[in-house]
Amino acid sequence: MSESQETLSNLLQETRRFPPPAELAESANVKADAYERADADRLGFWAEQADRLAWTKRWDEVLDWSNPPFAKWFVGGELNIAYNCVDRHVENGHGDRVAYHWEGEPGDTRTLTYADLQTEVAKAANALLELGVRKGDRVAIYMPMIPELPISMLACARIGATHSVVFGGFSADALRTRIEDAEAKLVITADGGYRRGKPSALKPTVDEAVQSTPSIEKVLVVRRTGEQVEQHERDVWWHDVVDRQSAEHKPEPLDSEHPLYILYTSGTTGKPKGILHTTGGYLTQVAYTHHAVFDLKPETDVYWCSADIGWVTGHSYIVYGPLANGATSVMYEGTPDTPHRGRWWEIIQKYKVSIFYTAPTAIRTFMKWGDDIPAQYDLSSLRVIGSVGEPINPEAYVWYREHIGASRCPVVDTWWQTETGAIMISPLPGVTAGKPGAAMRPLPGISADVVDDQARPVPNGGGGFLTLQEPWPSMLRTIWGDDERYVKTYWSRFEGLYFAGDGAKKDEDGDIWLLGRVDDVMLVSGHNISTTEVESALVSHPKVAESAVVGATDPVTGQAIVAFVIPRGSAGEDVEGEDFLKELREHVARTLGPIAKPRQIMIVPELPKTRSGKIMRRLLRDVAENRSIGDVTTLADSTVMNLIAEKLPSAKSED
Ligand code: 6R9
Repeated sequence: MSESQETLSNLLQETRRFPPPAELAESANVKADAYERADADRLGFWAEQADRLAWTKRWDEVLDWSNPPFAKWFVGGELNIAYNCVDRHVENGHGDRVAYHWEGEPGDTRTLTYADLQTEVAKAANALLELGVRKGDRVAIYMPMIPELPISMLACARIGATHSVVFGGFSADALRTRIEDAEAKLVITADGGYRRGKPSALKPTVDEAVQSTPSIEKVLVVRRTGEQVEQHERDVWWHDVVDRQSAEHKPEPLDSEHPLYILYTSGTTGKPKGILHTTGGYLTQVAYTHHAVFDLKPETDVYWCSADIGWVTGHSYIVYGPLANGATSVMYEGTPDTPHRGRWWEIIQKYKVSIFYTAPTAIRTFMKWGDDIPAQYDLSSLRVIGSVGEPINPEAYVWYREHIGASRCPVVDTWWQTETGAIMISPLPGVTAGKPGAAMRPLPGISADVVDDQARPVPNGGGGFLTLQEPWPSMLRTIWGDDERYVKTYWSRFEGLYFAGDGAKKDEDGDIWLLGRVDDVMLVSGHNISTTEVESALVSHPKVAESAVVGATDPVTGQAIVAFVIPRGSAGEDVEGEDFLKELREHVARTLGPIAKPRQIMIVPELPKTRSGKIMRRLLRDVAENRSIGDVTTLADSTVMNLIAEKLPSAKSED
């Protein structure tokens, strides 16, 4: 059978629509006219957004795109990000406003106002200078979710040092390669943090990592758990060095293109890619998108993004975006099920959170745990709820809307990447009539389209490759130390276009639906079938909470669909039986058509995921094709693959 002309099949039909609540539409920060204004004058639109910030020197040119794909935004302009995120608000009379309501996992709390944050950041900046860190140096940060983490990031930004935050869950080896690649001078860490009800040490991992990293001069350690740590010559305690510093520090004006941070993406093979973000364009787009997509009203809203700061979502939407907008945020250290499965909802009730931003993986976990848990809490303060990290299945979207958003809050499904720095495709909560499962339209000022393999835009109803057509302010500037790899990885698949690696489709209205990574697309009897659509069909069965599908080599169809399914807690006893598997296969065939019927379904207790909750289908392909399982180092929980392997004998094949 020859490969069909279509690039990616469009199988899933969805007719539910959720228009914005009238009150929100009325008072929204951003209304429909923004699209037209941005279309008419894209650079003028972004200049207007840059004016939301305080610049010490105005830019000469909005965009220099004379040497693509190397962009410069707000050329010649100067500003300081820490000043914009902290001091500016204090000067404007908001020093008493809470910046972070911090909640430790054991239940301890800290409240930091903008004035407190100014003091802490200035002291930390002075400490960095005392430790020999200078403008242009790199600082690795390996910390739990405690206030010293954003304080450290802002202190770096204040003096012009470039930070590289490494996920607290990563191994010594992963930390070492990231330190080496960036040639970091200092590591900031903690003795440990709290996870799942007990202290989880970090310092020993740092000790191991820095054994062979000559660039590291000092290790700055926050005491969080009080557990015993080994002392080395290079170690200094945060409370010894930072606490005695002056609370006065003059923020350094920095060039708009000054490197703000490097964040490594966990590529599946080879050297991790150090994604480089710079100053003026980045802050402009994170501030604008946080204002537009979440409709933040800084005087009255309480905003909570449940991500880890080690993920780009935390950088842009726990630290830089919310602080640039003077928001009051919640920051939580621990896991959602400690000490009980209602912890998140308890936090929303306690702080009267009005805007909540989380990931589909969390939403599907809550679906699995059952509706009765969130029902025990008062979530009536919520008004906008968001999702990021993976395609949100329509059923998960509707569950989120009903059980968390009281069928009243708009759900904003936000598509973006470490590389894009900020949200690119998303509904606007006061404008868009949301469709469950769709990221909808590029935001004002952003150009995205779905193209076929010849880079031609697909017609409405068609599927293909998601590309970005024009440079955007918060785009990555390069891969740290490797311009060539930057060009090759992102700009060479389609001439003049940024290719994100994701498959997508445009529906009959031209709205965009993300269909997963193109590397995961399954070629079944000549049809390119997206993992997302089959997973969404499975999750639409009332007894299914979560699923992952992969293509496994098949002698008849080329590839065959193999599905891994986690049943809902309420599904009952019969989920292991042959009848249930048959019912699920029929359900998929009815929803999407017979072509999408899985050859095989395995019931599993967990799925392999990264720390940011993305399903690692590569490992499931190994299982489906009976290979030994590949590299598991970036898994959040490396024991998950054992749980799945134990289930293998019960794997059921074609009936
Ligand atoms: C922010 C972030 C990027 C990849 C991206 C895509 C997936 C993120 C999504 C989504 C569908 C969404 N992704 N948001 N897919 N709908 N709303 O996740 O960055 O960790 O670099 O991952 O995540 O596949 O290409 P990052």
